[in-house]
Amino acid sequence: MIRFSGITPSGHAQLGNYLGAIQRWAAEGGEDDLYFVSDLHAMTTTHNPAKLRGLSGELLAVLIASGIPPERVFVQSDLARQLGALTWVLECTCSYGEAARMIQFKEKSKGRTGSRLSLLTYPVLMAADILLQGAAEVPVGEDQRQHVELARVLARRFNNTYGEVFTVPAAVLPPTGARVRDLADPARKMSKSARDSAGVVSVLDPAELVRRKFRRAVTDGGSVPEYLPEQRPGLANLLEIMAACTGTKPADVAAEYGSYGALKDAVADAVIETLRPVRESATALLADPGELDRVRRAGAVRASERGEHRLQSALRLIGAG
Ligand code: AQP
Repeated sequence: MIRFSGITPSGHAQLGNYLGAIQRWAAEGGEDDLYFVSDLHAMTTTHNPAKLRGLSGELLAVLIASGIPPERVFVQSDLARQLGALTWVLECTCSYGEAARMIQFKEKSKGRTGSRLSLLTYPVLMAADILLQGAAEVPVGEDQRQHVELARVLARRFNNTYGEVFTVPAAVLPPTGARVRDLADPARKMSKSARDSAGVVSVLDPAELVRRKFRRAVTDGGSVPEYLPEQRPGLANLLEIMAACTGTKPADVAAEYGSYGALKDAVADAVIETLRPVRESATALLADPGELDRVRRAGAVRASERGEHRLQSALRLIGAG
C-alpha cells in the first residue's frame, strides 16, 4: 500500500509543516511511500522563478534532513513530461464543470477571468501526481479532500471506460497532530506564505531568531499559564508546541510553569533543540549542491520508473501512444 503526500514550495518550511506533517512522514513512512516537493503547484498564481527554484531545493533538503530516506523523496517538476502527458489524459476524462466546482478554485479565482488557467486545472495535475504513482492513501487536510475525491472519480471513470489502470485513491485524514498557529496572530494557522514572518518560525531560522519570535508571541493576558484552547488560543498554541516537541500533554506543560516569560523561554529551547539536527543537516546539504543534485536526480529516476508503466498503459488504452 502506497501512501503519498507533498509539500508546496510557497515559502520556507515552517514549524507547523514540520510538527504537523514532515516529522510524521519521517517516523511512520512505509517502504513504498513517497513524499514530494510540489513545485508545479506553486505556479498557479504569480511567482518568481528563481525564488521557486531556491525554495524547491531547500524543501527537498529539509525533507531529507528530517529523516525521510532520500529514495522516498522527489521533486514534482522532475517528472514534468510524464505528469504533463497524464494530466492531458485526465483532462480528457474530466468535465469543465467538475473542475470549476472545486471550492479552492472558486475561492482563489473569485470569478476573475484573469486568473491563471492552471488555478482551474491544478486539481487534475494533482490527480496525475497521485494516479501516476499508484497511491492508495493520500493524507491531506480538509482543504484538499475535494481534490483527492476528484482523483478518485477520474480513476474510476478511466478504469470503467478504457480499462483497469489506476488504483482508486482514498483521502485519509492524518492522525490528529499539532495544528500550529501563527505566534503573532493565533487566529490564523502558521503558514509558509504568511505576509508577515514575525509569527512564523522557519525550520532553518537561527536559534536567536527563534527565541526572539517566541518572546514576542501573543499570549492573550491572564496571570498564570493555563491550557484553555478556546479562551486563550495564543497560550494554548505555545503549550501545544511544547507538548509536540517533548511528547507530553499541553495541560501538564501549563502546570509546570508559573510565569509566561519562563514558559516562552522553555518553548523556544524545546523548538530550537527539536529543529537543531534538521537545520544542521539541511544546511550541510544545501552547502553541497552537487550531493543534493545527485539525490534529486536519483529520486526522479526512481519515481519516474515507478509510474512509467501506468502512463504507457493509459496512453495505449485511450488510443494514443
Ligand atoms: N500550521 C500548521 N500546523 C500543522 N500542520 C501544517 N501543515 C501546514 N501548516 C501547518 C501541513 O504541512 C503539510 C504541507 O503543507 P502544504 O505545502 O501542502 O501547504 P499548506 O498546508 O497550505 O501549508 P502552508 O505552510 O500553510 O503553506 P501556504 O502558505 O502555501 O498555504 C501539509 O500536510 C499540511 O497539513
